[in-house]
Amino acid sequence: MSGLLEKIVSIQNSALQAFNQAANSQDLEKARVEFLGTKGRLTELTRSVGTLPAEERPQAGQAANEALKTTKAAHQKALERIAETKSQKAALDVTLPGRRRPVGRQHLISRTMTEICEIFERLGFTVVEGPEVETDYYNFEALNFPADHPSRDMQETLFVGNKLLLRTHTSPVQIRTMEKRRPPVWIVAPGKTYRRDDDITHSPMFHQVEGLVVDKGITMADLKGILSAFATSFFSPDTAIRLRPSFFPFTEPSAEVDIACVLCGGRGCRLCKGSGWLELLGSGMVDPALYKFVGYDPREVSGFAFGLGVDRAAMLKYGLSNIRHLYEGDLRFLEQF
Ligand code: FA5
Repeated sequence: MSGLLEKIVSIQNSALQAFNQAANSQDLEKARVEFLGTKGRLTELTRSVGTLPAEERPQAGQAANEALKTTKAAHQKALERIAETKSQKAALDVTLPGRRRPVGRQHLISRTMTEICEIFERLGFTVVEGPEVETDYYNFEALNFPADHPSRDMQETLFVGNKLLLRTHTSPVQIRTMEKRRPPVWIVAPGKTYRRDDDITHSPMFHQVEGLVVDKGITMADLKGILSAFATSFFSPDTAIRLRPSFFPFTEPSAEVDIACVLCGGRGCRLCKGSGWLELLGSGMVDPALYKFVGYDPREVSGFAFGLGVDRAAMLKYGLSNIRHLYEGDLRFLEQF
């Protein structure tokens, strides 16, 4: 009996030694099969306990089970040690190629906005900014929208408090600029704008670039000349524009500006619905009523203003079919630009 117990201890010790010394998974597996496999030394010894006389079985059985438990635990530990060495080795493998970090880029809207502003800067404009949360006064009243006038309905307004709203256009920057500066004024004001709109060409948050010129002797010819110079620079050198009568409370006369269809060049196609023209922006001569709000003398100066949809401009330039592509953050779309 004591011979068997000694044998158990000795096999267990040999197993522990073999597991500790195993330098790799193959060595360890060999050792496992030798001691713990179905025909392993410790397995057979444990099995042989059944052949002992009944009075010796409990003690021998307990010793064999403990040896099995200790040996299996040592095997598990050796497995973990080898796995860890493997991963450390992998971490130190200087021959592996490096992992490339994805390189970001400006969003198409930011790029378009910058491009638009740069064109106007080359034409003599400076860039100014205004707040996105506006007062009723700057967004409507000082732009000649009387309270309760139906012209306010055109701008699906998102209010954030009493007389406080998310600006529906960048035109409030016209008033803020004229309050601070004396003519001559040549500014563009890029920024975010908000309306309760949502379809394939309208987004609740979108972008505009406002333009304002107030100077001596400014006429509608200047408006058309500047916008034509912009269109040929932004789209292509032969892009034609046309002015179509319209209405804005803060310009008189007012005009929608269209560009010749970017797809068919004006012959008429599905994109321009056969008309040959695509709507680009709203514009007009500054209504002298505005000068009263900012203390300019309409007998001395005149001016024009325009409001350009940046998202619309990007859609036209790059042939985008749905404005939502710009805001879904899908890299497969964004990486094309
Ligand atoms: C205005 O917002 C005027 N403030 C423009 C203006 C400025 C006129 C100065 C005269 C003088 P309108 O509502 O048409 O006008 O909008 C101008 C442009 O913004 C549109 O041509 C369109 O390109 C774009 N736009 C309007 N609503 C949305 C929207 N929900 N999503 C994307 N673009 C929009």
